[in-house]
Amino acid sequence: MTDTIFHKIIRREIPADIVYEDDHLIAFRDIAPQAPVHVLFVPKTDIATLNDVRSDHAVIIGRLAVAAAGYAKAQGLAEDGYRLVMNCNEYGGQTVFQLHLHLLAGAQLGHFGT
Ligand code: IU
Repeated sequence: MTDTIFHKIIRREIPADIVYEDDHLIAFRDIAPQAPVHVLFVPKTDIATLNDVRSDHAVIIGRLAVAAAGYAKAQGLAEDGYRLVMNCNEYGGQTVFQLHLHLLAGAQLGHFGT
């Protein structure tokens, strides 16, 4: 079983600025924001990285996207647009090994990939 800082946030063992929660996932503001709006959407099911995603996790991954898009809409971010990102392992820049979806918004984001 993985036990990361995000699991501790889910269990309320450490504080976070939680903006959304339901039975399946939690969303909170990133502690080191890379954009004016930077929220992390984290499933409550243990999944360390995208490498661990199985076909029966499809609904879980879908819920992250639905929640992030819904949050963006509710916050008035949808029309200007935003970015959703999942990092995987070292080359992807993953530092916390519980799957999470970054929502970045509130400014023109640069192109990336190098
Ligand atoms: P990454 O994709 O694994 O690199 O994203 C992890 C994110 O978690 C990163 O943006 C951190 O700033 C963020 N974070 C956080 O919000 N709260 C924490 O206590 C820790 C990391 I540690």
